[in-house]
Amino acid sequence: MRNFISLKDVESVQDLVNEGIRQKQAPFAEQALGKNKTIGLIFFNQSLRTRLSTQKAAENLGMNVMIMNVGQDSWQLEMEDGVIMNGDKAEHVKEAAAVIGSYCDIIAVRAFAGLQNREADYRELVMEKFRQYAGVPIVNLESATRHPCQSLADLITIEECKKVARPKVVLTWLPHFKPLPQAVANSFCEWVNMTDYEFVITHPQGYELAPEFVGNAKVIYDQNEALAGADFVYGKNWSSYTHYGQVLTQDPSWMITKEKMDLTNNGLFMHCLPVRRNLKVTDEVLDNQSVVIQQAANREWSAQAVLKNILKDL
Ligand code: SN0
Repeated sequence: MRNFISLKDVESVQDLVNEGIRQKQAPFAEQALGKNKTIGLIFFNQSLRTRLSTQKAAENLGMNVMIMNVGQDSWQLEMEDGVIMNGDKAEHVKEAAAVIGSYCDIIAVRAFAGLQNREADYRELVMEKFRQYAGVPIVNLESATRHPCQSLADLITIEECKKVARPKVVLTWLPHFKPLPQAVANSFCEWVNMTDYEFVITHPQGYELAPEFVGNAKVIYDQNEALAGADFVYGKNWSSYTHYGQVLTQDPSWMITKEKMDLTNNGLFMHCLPVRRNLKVTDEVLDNQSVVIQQAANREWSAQAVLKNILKDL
């Protein structure tokens, strides 16, 4: 594998899921693979799981790790071509990506959606510029439209927890007062659509995701109807795609409660974290019926499967 920016870079989802499970069983078996190799973790936004799990995975594989928060540690970076750089951005990504690439064998980048301009966000400017100028493989640590390391960890978790061969997986929108990106939801759809699971998406009117991500999933606007018989309830808030970046409703009746979980097939609650308790999901569900910690722990193995696949083709 050269890059891990989106699902398009992946040959076989099933192989990658199995690789993650294998890495979990023998985390240090491939220390030699990353010896004297360096990964740069470049953050344009906050992170807890992504930063720590990717660093840990890289170190498990014997790699050296450098971490930088763009704008706080470094100069702010200009992404657009041809602009007169007389504002607050002192350096262009053309130089920055090339320079970082000269120190690193792999660069991993986090850059959230700006949520101001849909066309710009869905163009994936930051990932594309790094791909273009870094000269080394790029790993997506959540871009404007996707979070593939998370989706891989999600599929590993479902594989570990499922009680039937073809579980019913429901992606449900949750209330939040802030506009959040569609990336986690988009990616989850993209990856689940590669499996044979029964897949249902539920959200209020106006929260339709981009059709290329929804694919063949069934969209049901009635949350209770969607949840019926679910084996996994994947909660996430996202801002509107159609009314781009807007919060159209904060309807508290979309929060996941014990009563909602009672509609499921003894289902398990999933969330990428961070999660705001008693706004998106109740304490009761999070503390008794969720696999969010297992999901987060699996981020290490998802990152390790990805880095192994890139390292072996360097
Ligand atoms: C990010 C998102 O994409 O929704 C990162 C998830 C991995 N989440 C947030 O920004 C949550 C912020 C908040 O204030 O709840």
